[in-house]
Amino acid sequence: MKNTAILLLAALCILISCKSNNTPQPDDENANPPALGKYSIVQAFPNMAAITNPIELTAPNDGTNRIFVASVKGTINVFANDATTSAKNVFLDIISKVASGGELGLLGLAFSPDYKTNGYFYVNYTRRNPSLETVIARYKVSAGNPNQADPASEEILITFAQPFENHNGGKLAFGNDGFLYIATGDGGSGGDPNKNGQNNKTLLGKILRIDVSAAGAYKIPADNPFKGNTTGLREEIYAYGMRNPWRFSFDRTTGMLWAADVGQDKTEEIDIIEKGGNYGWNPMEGGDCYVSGCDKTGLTLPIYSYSHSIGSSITGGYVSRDKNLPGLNGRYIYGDYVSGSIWALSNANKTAGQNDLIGKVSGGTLSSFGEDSNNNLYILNYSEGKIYKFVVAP
Ligand SMILES: [Ca+2]
Ligand SMILES: [Ca+2]
Repeated sequence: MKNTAILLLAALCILISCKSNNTPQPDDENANPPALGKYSIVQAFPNMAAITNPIELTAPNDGTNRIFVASVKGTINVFANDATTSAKNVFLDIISKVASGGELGLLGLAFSPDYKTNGYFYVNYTRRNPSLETVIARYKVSAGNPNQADPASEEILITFAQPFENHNGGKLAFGNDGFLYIATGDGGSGGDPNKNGQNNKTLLGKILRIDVSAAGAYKIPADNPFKGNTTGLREEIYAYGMRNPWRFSFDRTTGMLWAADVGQDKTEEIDIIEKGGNYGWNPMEGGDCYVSGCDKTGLTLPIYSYSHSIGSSITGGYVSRDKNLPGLNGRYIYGDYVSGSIWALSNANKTAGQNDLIGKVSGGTLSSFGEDSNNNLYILNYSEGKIYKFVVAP
């Protein structure tokens, strides 16, 4: 039975080309990749009721060992990080502010690195005001209850118009540099009709970076690429040429920014985002011209990509630092929303190594991965509303 399963997995791997042609480099800390089938996916909190349409799981570094899960309609739940827990509280409810449905909604949540002292957290959501726009806002925990945010504490930091309902990006997270990074989509429709990805006078189609270390309005970090320009380029921009980077993350060990950019017709891609980089959309989709005869000069190609024969909407994850999964340490764990497949990509010196299929969420709707304050890794199933994790298979 066990051998049959291994053979089936091996056959599947050949079928979907889940291993790249590259071999791990000698200095790759993951030169001994995990064997396929080594990991099982189990419910992380089996006693807890479903959380409707979760899109983000994260935790502040405040020493309390709690988990926060944001739902697309506009709620954030909080609960103890205990596998036996059944209780959860609504930390924040902004359903009345949020426009949701399709790709709209509350799309991202990030806690301040100084949350323990300042109580600040940040959200990314869409609203109708009355026309559709993205809102980046700061909230604060209530004075008297650590499991309750103050709903009246909202300070809106940035808004920008969304010309179409799709491609709103959504992720926001603090880098190891203490700055807040924000993913925006190209604004939507298909094929980036307004060429937002390459237009640095708009915040659409970008990775943004702002300094929110002081209360009040945000500041532009001194070394942002367009800081101080006089030609109307947006100073918030950190990198550009993105289509819909729904999820990105920082490797807490190396500080590297990993983004997964959802593709158009053919290719899903993984990018290592660097300051001032142009990631190619829309002249390029993945490693190919999207606009025929495109000039690739100066464009940064993906570290890895896969075709729509394998999956059709990438969900970016994390470089695993999960101490319960030592075989995955340093590997970029990511998946596909539609197929539910999850892979572990090894890498060294910004070059992809081996890519192994390590699991599959039944039925897909793999909306996000998450990390708790101990860097343990989680998987969110959007339609089930359940939270999963990997365990080393017996
Ligand atoms: Ca949009
Ligand atoms: Ca690209």
